[in-house]
Amino acid sequence: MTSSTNGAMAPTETSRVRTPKQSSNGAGIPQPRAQPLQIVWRNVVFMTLLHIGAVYGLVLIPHAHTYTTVWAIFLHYFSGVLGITAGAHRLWTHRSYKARLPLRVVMAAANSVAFQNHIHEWSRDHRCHHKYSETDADPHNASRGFFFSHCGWLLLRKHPDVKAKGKLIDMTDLAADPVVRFQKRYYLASVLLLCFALPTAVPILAWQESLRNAFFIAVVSRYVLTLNVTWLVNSAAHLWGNRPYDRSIHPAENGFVSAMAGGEGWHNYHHTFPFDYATGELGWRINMTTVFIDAMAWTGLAYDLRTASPNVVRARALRTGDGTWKGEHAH
Ligand code: ST9
Ligand code: ZN
Ligand code: ZN
Repeated sequence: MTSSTNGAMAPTETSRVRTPKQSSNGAGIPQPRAQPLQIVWRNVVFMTLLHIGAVYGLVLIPHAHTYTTVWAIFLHYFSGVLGITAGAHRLWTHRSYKARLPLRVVMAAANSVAFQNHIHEWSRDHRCHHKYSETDADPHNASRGFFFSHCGWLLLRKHPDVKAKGKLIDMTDLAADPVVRFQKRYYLASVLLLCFALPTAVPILAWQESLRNAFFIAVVSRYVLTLNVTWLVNSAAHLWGNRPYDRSIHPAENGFVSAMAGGEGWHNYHHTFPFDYATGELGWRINMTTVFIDAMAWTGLAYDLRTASPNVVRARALRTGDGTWKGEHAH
């Protein structure tokens, strides 16, 4: 990595943006290109310490109460599935279904447990990612390589195109949601309470766990696990897998990422039909988030679930897919 004092790019450099179709390495992925980087050392130090702490947390697991690990796994799924995949992603970014107030409140709290930026910022970046995929206006542009799209983008100032083109994205729906506004306003306090304090306090108070075990296992290791699983969707699922629905884009069908990320690895489908609440054709198979949304729909807390019709999916796969679409066998 090279560092510069100013992350802004000259107009000629900005105009060297490559589109996915200009790729040339045979896998359909453009090669990384040189560009000035402005490293945010505060984030580098924080992320490094966090990952070292996460390894330490793993080492502590055999010496800790089993419930502490169970609690960490619960928090991982609670924050990942309710806060990120069902909440920030499928509801708030893509509006693929509607949710009643009590469900939105719980999902916003779960989002603070996940500590991945508040819902408004997360959704703005993710709308940018879909609209400008694999260009400089995509915050985690996968054409800049695995590391950049995985977590490198959080260690650098954003490309000026992200900020300029991101301003063109309509965010009025989120600005109008009182739950999103409340979470944004009290984000720091909510993270301190829900991501750090409560996850540490519960094992200490409920089963007399030590402060060290509770903090490193239920906070640090759990947080780093959820982060890396989330980041795999931006990195691995943009690089590796089949492209049955649209062969011209990078996002791919990646079963491993889906298994890890609550169903979010069916990424070629998702980028082709982003309005579909299920983000894939397999129903409940390897898609925990779809199970959750369907359960919420059954209670009436979620409604107006949007899907792509099988005929539309079939026609699209036959027209633009890479030939790996399994048709009816996919179900
Ligand atoms: C994290 C996010 O990890 C992960 C997102 C992943 C998404 C994956 C999606 C896939 C599905 C989900 C799968 C989940 C699976 C889980 C399941 C488990 C079972 N548009 O950002 P700033 C403007 S976060 C428009 O500071 P810098 C705007 O005016 C991890 N405008 O830019 C903004 O001001 P404001 C923890 C934009 O200085 C201003 O620029 N968090 C846009 O370049 C400044 O913005 C961290 O590590 C836009 N898109 O800094 C924090 N963006 O916001 C990391 C910006 O007031 N972040 N503007 O309106 C940072 O420190 C900084 O953002 C930075 C860039 C250093 C990266
Ligand atoms: Zn999406
Ligand atoms: Zn994507």
